Order: sequence, then structure tokens, then C-alpha cells
Amino acid sequence: MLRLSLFALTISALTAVAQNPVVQTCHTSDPAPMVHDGVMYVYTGHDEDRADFFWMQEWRVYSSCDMVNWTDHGSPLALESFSWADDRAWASQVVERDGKFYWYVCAHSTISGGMAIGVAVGDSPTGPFRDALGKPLFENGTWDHIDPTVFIDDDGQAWLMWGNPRVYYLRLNRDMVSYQGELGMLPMTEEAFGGPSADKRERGVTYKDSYVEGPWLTKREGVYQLLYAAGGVPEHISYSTAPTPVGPWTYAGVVMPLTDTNSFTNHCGVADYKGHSYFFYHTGKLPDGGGFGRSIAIEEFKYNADGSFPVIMPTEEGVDPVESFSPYRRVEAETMAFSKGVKTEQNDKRGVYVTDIHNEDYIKLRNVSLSSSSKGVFTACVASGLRGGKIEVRVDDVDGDLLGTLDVHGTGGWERWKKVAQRIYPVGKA
Ligand code: FUB
Repeated sequence: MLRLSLFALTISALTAVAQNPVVQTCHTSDPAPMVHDGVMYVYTGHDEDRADFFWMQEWRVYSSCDMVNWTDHGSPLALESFSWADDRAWASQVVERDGKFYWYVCAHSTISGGMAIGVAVGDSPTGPFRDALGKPLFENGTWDHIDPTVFIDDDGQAWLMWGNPRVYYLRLNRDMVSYQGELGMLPMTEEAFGGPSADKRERGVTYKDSYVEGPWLTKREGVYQLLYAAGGVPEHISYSTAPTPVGPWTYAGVVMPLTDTNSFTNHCGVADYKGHSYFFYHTGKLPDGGGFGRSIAIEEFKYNADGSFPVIMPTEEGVDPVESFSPYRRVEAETMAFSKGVKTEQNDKRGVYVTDIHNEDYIKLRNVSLSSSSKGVFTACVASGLRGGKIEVRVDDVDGDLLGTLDVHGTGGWERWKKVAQRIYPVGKA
């Protein structure tokens, strides 16, 4: 059994197969993408293993430069980061302004006894983050206050929206941690959302659709778009459009229809990156997944000519790489296109590392630009409190050509890290 901290030269040039779910080392939910400095980040919730409710305790962040190989940055924000929060680390979103990163969350508040909207601030997209206020940004004792989405408009006005089963909003001040004016609420009408919100629907009446939760506010070609989980349980994703953030909103149709994703919730985020448009959502599709064990997934899509959303279906294949992956540099071991068996953990000394490595487990990197002729050296930082093991580097498949084998001996403890290196040979020469 091993722990791995970094690969200095790494693995394979594997070709396309399943890319969804994006993370296999734990359950991730409620994805919120953010592009910063040429990097795609996705902020997620964390469903506990074998949970029977959304007993969620922390938020996580992953990053990628090619959309298929994702680096796990661990959990820089958790319930403990907020003195007032004790439960339900539910959906969140991060935005950058003036060099600072604002992470809007919702959690159960010990102050009001309801759900509250909070905000953490950090100097980098991966933290560290701290509670910006030491108290919720908004709460009033009800359970409606979940799933914040944040959007900075072209005129500099930042909008915060959230809610289940109604959509609330606030105009944020430039400091991003205070607001002006009163709490607003969108009219939850049939015209705006295809039907009234779940609590107002009449029995026996068929509606086109209805807003439930998980709003994502964005703007395209001057039109505001609000995507959201819709239709009750199970949820699909729909959207509405408006000429201003406060409306009037008009129902615009279904974006991701109901299919068998093994999750009765869905929650989306949208981002453009390197000339492509991406739809982030979640399913229950890990082998041990389900309604309380969700996993983020991504689909690429193209907007219709008029800027409207096409219908986007969940797939296992997910997205293609947008550029190749160079292994000739330091690559964190917790960078993966896909993995089997392994987990990630973090501590203050080591940061994030790969652990729980057993025979036949693997980590796959995709679209790796391996030189077909040159030799290299594969270096890993490892720890093993037992006898250690072997790390094989293979191309294209777990049974593909062997490039080299790194022998890892016991290092004398699970926290005793050691660098080990092995020459890597061109394909067919190991
Ligand atoms: O993750 C907990 C809750 O489930 C979120 O806040 C909702 O959007 C739904 O995905």
C-alpha cells in the first residue's frame, strides 16, 4: 500500500473512453465552474460515502487546463470555516473581483436556525479562504436560502441570486460582501418559469415546468439567462431569459431533460473555455453513487445561432481534451483523467496526496504528449508504512505497453515521504 505525492514524469497517452463522472476519488456535487488566468476551476460540494441525506461538510475545488485531466486541490473551505455554520454545506459558487476570490455558500445557521447565505474570501482560486464577515451575509430563519449564484454584470453591478422554492436576489456592493437595498424576489409565475413554484402548484393541473432550486445566472449577447433545477423531484434543468436580472423573466425551455442519471437532483453551471462552451451538472453514476452520492459531469455544447441553449444530454464520454498534456514537468499525483480504487486526502504538511492505493488500482492521464523516442526519469514522492509496492507506468491501457516500473519500499511510516526515481523507456523497450 502506498501514498503518492507527485509524479515528475507521468503516465500515458490514453485515448477517449469515459470521462464522466469527472471525479472518481470521492463524491462531488453541485458544480460551479470559474475560468481564471487560463485555467478552468470547478468548485463542488462533497457527498459523504454511503450517506442517507445531504449530510455535507465541506466544499472542494479541482482545476484543469485541458478539460480532461483534473487536479484535486482538496477542500479549502468547510463548515468549520464559518463559526455560525453547523450542517449542510450545500451548493456554492466562486467569482473573482479586484484580485480576490469570493466563495458564496449556503449552510445551516446556528444563529437563525434556518439556511443562510455566507461568503468566504481568498487571495487565490484555491485558497486559503476565510469567512469574510464572521456571520451570514443573509438569513432570516427560513430554509429557502440555498444555492447562491453570483454574476458580475458589464456595468460592474454584482448580483447574488439563490433559493428554493423561490428565487431571491441582492445587489452586492463593490466589496462583494455587503449589499444595497432590500432582499428581492422574482415573481414565481407560469410565464417566468413554466409554472408556479412547487409549493404553489395545484393538484391535477399540468404545468409546462417549474423552478425548484440551483439557479445559475449568466448573460449572453445582452440577454440574461437563468438556468435552474426544475420540475420537482426528480429534477431536470431548464432556463428562463430576461432583459434585466430582475426581469421580466420568460420561460425558455428545458436544457437537460430528465434521464436516468441515478440522481434525483441536478444542479448546473456553465462556462466558456478555450473557444468551447461547457455545461457542468451532476449524476449518481459512480459505482457506489446515488441520490446522496453524486458526481460532477461535463458536456460540451454549442449555443444556437440566436444565443439560446440547445438540449444537452448526459453522456459517459463527456468532453474531449482541448490541448495535450505535457508530462515533462512536475505533475501532482492527484491529477487524473480517470482513476480506480484510489482516494485523495490532505493535511497541512503535505497538502493533497493520493492514498488507499491497492493492487490493480490505477490513475489515468489522457492525451499525454509522450516522446516516442527519448528516455526519461519517472520520479514519485511516496510513503508506505507497510512493505511498499510497485508503480507501473503503461501506455494507452492498464494492460498497455510497460514504460517502466518504480519499486517502492517501505519508508518507515505513512507520513515519512521519500523521493524515488526510475528510468522510463520508449514504448516496447522497458
Ligand atoms: O447538494 C445539496 C442540494 O442538492 C443542493 O443545494 C441542491 O441544489 C441539490 O443539488
